[in-house]
Amino acid sequence: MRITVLAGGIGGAKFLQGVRHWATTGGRADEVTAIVNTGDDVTMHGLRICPDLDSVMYTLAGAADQERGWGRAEESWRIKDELAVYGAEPTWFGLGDLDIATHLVRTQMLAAGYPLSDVTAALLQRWHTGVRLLPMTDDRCETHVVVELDGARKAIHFQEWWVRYRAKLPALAFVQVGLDTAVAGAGVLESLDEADLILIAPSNPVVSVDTILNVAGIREAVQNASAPVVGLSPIIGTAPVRGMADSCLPAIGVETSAEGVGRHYGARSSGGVLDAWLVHTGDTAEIDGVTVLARQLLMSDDDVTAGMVADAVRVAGL
Ligand code: FO1
Repeated sequence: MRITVLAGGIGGAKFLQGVRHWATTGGRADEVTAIVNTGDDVTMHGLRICPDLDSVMYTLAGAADQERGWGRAEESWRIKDELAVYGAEPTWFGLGDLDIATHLVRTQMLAAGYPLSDVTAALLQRWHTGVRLLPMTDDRCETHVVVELDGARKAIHFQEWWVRYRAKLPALAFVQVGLDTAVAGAGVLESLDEADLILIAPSNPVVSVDTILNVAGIREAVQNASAPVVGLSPIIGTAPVRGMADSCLPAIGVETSAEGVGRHYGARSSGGVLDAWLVHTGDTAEIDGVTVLARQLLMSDDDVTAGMVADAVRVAGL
């Protein structure tokens, strides 16, 4: 079975661990492909940084810092501290020494003309993840957040909003700079066309899932796919399990609930992307044209997450 997953960073990485676990312990998946959000990507200190691709890569390779969810385990911060002594901004973004090696390799390959999809494949020669990782696009398409700052309305980079301001500045809107010219990354549309099952990970609906779907051709490929499409709610009760989805959803007028997000994604039969929607035990969702299943959605370990995948497969009729 070929499973294609639309995923963001930290939540997406944990979910992909469960998909891989299900696939390798008696599932029928012989191939798992993740289409990963690159809207968080940023250039800092001359280095190209791809937070969600790196979170997924490090997590699946067992090299991620478990506490932070991003960056490497056993990390050191000597270069970051040295940059701060130089007063080299931004000092608010934490670049670890081991992580910088990844950004140096990536930046060099991009400068040599390789597309991000080739760069990602090259990095995976070292980090064996058991899952194919595809950037949603090979083009720059960075999420910016419109906020009120110093009495004026301005768009700041998502990383500045999230890391420097801890998402405490109300997000008035989200803008994907470069979306008008970005095209789906190498292999992305094919992975949707050829999938036997498409899963939408419990990632941030605004700055991860919508960001991926907005890239030219991707939403249409999901809508027209022969595979069933099953999403898993990133909201339990009225809050995200992790991250800042509750700081993002009001900006697009969506209620912070499993039903709100499910309705936002919409039924494939009426122009949306879902055939089925998994919500956490105790939550409910009425979404025309979408089969809703309530089950435990807290990804406490790979077995539990694999159980979520098994139910998604079942509700997809596979
Ligand atoms: N998140 C933080 O909260 N603080 C940081 O200093 C930080 C640095 C960082 C460096 C590389 C990287 O790949 C991710 C990093 N993140 C940091 C996480 C990142 O902002 C988020 O993981 C995603 O962009 C949103 O999920």
